[in-house]
Amino acid sequence: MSNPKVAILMGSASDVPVMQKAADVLKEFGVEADFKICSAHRSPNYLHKLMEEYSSVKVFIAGAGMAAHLAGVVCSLTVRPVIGVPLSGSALNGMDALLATVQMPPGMPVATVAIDGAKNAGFLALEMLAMSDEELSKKLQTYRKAQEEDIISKNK
Ligand code: RP5
Repeated sequence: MSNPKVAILMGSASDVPVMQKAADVLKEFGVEADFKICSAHRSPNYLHKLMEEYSSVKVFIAGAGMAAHLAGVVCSLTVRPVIGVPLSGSALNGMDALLATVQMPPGMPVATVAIDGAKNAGFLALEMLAMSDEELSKKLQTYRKAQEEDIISKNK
């Protein structure tokens, strides 16, 4: 991968099926993304190394379950925006990951989406990129219009 605009990180291979939804959205809109398994707890040195390499990345998406510290640690290593995806699958069904991801200290924001909300993490990353990309902004507007037309058509 040459110059990814988004890095999608997740704590475990078991997180891939959910986090893949973020990658799918970015691909659909033609945005280059890197997709890596990297745990804040199990592979901290690797996470630091990756973060040093991501010079082209404009937005980070980080998903983890249980004591979900990945997004927070990513946030601690960059001033670029970080979107956190709390993942279910634990005994607490993702409430643990939600609180661990969303309850960041002041000055250290993680924009947290719903439990297993990887698809919206992808869309939020697109919206951030679209602030300085008119073509992408138009694609998102077209998508929104199609969504509305789809709902209206269901009533016909
Ligand atoms: C977290 O622990 C991971 O993000 C994953 O959601 C959870 C369980 O990991 P595995 O035991 O499946 O590797 O760090």
